[in-house]
Amino acid sequence: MRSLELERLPPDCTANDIVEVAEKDGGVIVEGWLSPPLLLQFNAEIEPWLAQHKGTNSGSDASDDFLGKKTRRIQGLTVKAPTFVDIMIDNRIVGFAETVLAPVGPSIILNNGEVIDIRPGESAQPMHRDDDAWNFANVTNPLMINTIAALVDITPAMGATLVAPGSHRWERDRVPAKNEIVACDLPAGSALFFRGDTLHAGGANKSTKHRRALSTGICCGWLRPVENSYTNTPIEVVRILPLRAQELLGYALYDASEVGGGYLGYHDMSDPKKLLT
Ligand SMILES: O=C(O)CCC(=O)C(=O)O
Repeated sequence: MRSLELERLPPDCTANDIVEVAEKDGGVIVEGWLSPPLLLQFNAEIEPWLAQHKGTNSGSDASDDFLGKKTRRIQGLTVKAPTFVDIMIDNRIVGFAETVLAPVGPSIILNNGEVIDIRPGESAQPMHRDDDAWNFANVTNPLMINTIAALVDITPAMGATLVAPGSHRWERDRVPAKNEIVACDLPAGSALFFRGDTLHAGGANKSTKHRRALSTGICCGWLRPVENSYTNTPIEVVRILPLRAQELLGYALYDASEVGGGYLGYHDMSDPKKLLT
């Protein structure tokens, strides 16, 4: 019988290593993905935003239930926590996304950069697949990849991410039994990398500590992302970012003409990149 523990890769692993294990198990843990100085800086940047957070209020009760009424989430990280830019363009996350999503399109875009601070007393989310955000898309390949990086040491009691290893290969309606789900305990800086077709959920926080993590997701370039990066990131900020970050935030014309598709994301019938020069 296969072990239910997700495989753990060392800090110097490559995007190909991640792709290979995720192909087999649906997800994989990368130890020490975020270095201690980067982690320190990112945590300092988000602290004031968490302190002034007013609670979950997305405008929909069902959405608030899913996001977690005792959970604080922060988007717009490029502006609020500029260290996020280095995380978003890290070779491993981009390489993982490009390889997994290559069969469904020629380019990728940021789906979300989201701090998820699960507070004590929060209940577990339902197990879900991130790909189901686009349930009308009738494709079998994953449409996105996601990462959950630990910003503090995360234990199962604090609401560690729950994953059903191998569920990317299951029939869509199969419900995982309790013994098919693992809680990913993660030391600060380590991260869970997983495909959009893998069942997972934020866990219940039964501890007295905050479960603080960063979700960075990337989807294929023709989708409407979960986070609206255009409204969350003023163009003056985008102008001074590295090219890769600008592209991930949507400042590139989507061009699938070589594979029989079309063009998406024009600005005034031109490449939005031109706005940045
Ligand atoms: O916070 C987590 O561990 C997972 C969150 C998640 O899956 C979601 O919000 O869709």
